[in-house]
Amino acid sequence: MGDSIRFIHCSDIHLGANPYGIEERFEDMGRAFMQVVACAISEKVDFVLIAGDFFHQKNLNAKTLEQAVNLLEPLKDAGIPVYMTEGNHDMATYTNIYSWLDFLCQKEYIYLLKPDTDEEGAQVLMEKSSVSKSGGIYETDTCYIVGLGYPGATAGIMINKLSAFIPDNGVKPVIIMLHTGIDKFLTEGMGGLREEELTPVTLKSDYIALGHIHTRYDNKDMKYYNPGSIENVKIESLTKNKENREKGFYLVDLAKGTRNVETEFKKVDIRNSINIEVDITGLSSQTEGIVTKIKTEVDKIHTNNDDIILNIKLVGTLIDGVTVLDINALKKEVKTLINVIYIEILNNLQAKNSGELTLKENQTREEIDREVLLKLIENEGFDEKDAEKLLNIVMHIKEQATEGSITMDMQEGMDIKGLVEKYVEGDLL
Ligand SMILES: [Mn+2]
Repeated sequence: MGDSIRFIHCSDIHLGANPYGIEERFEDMGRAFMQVVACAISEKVDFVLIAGDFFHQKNLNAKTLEQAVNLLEPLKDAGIPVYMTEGNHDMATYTNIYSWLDFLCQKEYIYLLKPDTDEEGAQVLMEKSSVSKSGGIYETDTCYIVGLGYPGATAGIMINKLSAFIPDNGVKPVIIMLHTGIDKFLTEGMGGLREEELTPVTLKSDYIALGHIHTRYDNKDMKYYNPGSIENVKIESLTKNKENREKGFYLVDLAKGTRNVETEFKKVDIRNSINIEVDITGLSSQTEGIVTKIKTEVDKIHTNNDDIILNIKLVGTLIDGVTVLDINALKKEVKTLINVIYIEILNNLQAKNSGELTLKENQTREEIDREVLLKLIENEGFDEKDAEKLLNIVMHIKEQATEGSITMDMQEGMDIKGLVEKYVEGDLL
C-alpha cells in the first residue's frame, strides 16, 4: 500500500441509452465504460466511484443488464470494489423500492451507498455492514465513502440534514458521492445547488465526487469535482456545441497524511460527432451540388473513415430562391459519400428579398395581416395559387380563434397542422 489512496471517479455512464434507437449508440455507451474499467485495472486503483446514473433507465432490458454485468466482472475479478450512489435515472421509484442497482449490490458487483429513510421519513445515513447491505456510509481500511444519492429539488435542505451524519474526517479521509449540480455551472432554470450550500459537506470531507451534469467542472478549494458523462448521452447535447467536448473521468490520488488531492482527467475515446453550418449561397436547389458542398465542408474536419454522427445546418440563399428542400433525398445522398450512423440536416435557408414589405397609408389591420402572411407563405416556396388558398385558410383560422370558436388546450397547445388539414380536406372555404 502506497502513501495515497488511488481511485477513479466517473459518473453518468448511462448504460442502455440509445437515442433515436441507434443500435451503435448502445454499444458506444458500453465501450466508453470499458475504458474506465481498463484504466482501473492498469492503474491498480484501490476502488472505483460512480456518482450516479450508471443506468439510463430505471427499467432495464435484459441486454443492458448483461452488458453491465460483463463490464463489472473484470473489476470483480481484479478485486477492485465499485462504490455507487443512485442518480435520478436509475434510482428506485416510490412504488418499487428495489432497483437494478440493489440487485447488482446483492450479487456483490457493487456497493450501493444511499441514505435511508427513518421512521419520520427523513433521510438518514446509516453505516453499511455485512449484515445490512443498505446504508450510506461505508468504512474501508483507509477511508470513509459516503453516498448521498440524488437529493432532488430540495437539495440544499437535504444536504444540510445529511451532513450531520457524515463521519469526522479527522481520523480517516472522507470521500462523498453526490448526484447533483452546482447551479453556477448550469444553464439558467435548471435548478441545482448553490455552492455555499455545499459548505457543511466540504468542511467534513476530503473529496466530493459529483455527478448529474454531463459536462466537466470542478473547484479544488471547495473540494468538488464533476467529471461529466463519459459519452454524449443525447444527440441534442451535441448540436449545441460546435466541437466535441472532451469526455472522460478523474484518476485521483488522495495523500493519506497531508490529504492533498491530485486529479488527472483521463480522456475517453468516444464516437466522433460533427456539427457544422454549411453555407450554400450561390448554388441552385439541385441535390447534387448541395451534397458536393456538404462533403467538401465535412472533409475539412473529418479525415478518416470512421462512422460519425453528423449534424448539418444549411444556411444562405439559393440562386433560384427555393427555400424548401427534399431533406430525405439529401440525407440519402450524403450517406453514400460519408459514413454516418446518424445524420440530421436542418434547413435554415433564407428566401430572396425576404421581409420586404411596402406598407401603404390607410391600410386596414386585416390588409396588413394578409400581406405579411402571404409573404411568409410565399417564402416557404408555395406557388401563387396555393399561397392564396393557404392564406385564406390561415386568415379563417385566425378569425375563428379571435372570436373564440377555436380554443387552445393549455396542455396540448393548438393543433395548427390538424386545423389546416381539416380545412384543406373539407374544402370549407
Ligand atoms: Mn445523467
